[in-house]
Amino acid sequence: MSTNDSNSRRDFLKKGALYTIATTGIIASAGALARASDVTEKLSALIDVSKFTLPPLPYAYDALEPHIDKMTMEIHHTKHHQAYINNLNKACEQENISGSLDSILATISKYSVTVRNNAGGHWNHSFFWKIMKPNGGGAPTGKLAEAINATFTTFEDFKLKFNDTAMKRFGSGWSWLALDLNGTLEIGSTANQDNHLMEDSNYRGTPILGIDVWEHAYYLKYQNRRADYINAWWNVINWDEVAKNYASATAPGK
Ligand code: MN3
Repeated sequence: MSTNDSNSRRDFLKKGALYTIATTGIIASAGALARASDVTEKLSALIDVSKFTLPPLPYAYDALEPHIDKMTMEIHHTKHHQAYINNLNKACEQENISGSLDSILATISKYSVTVRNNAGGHWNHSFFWKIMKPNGGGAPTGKLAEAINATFTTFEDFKLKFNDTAMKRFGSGWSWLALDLNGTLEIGSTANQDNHLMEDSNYRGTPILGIDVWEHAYYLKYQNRRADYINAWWNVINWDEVAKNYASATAPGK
């Protein structure tokens, strides 16, 4: 090996070592930064109690097949519901709003339309996931069944009226069975992401059962056939959960 060769080899090794040190340093710094931002995020989540998060779906995305398909459930939960939460968190920060979701809905006229739509969206979807389950459907029993029969004559009559209301909702919105402020069961429909808990709602009361009739809830499987989606939806109702909603709405002191 000549001196020149040996020099250039030393140069090469030196440059290589410097390059390794430099890149390792950069990677290590990037790692430290990533860890720091992770810690900051976790800390701010702990400190900021007004931050809303996506509740996990109580069943798998494909659990409601064939009535509601996996892709619709996955997009509906991880994209649509998550977007309401993200927008709500941002709006709460901008408008300096703290407090529970229920307290925001109860004083909704104080806030922007953005808060209204996204707070409603978060509440409605959190409610909606729970009143469905795999192998659901059938008919209600117990006190809820008695109340439905007393108000609407039969369960079949109730379903017809509920379906009709859901079909007549123009554009995007929800249809509901709710307990009104007089303690009577009532079928009603709200536009956009409104619900009965909003202080200025036409249907003040407590939701017992509700269906999302936004196209995003059914378009992938049913396209424009809202009636087919509504009919299929009755097969996934979690009547135990609906009965619980009724029991807590009619509980003494309510
Ligand atoms: Mn929806």
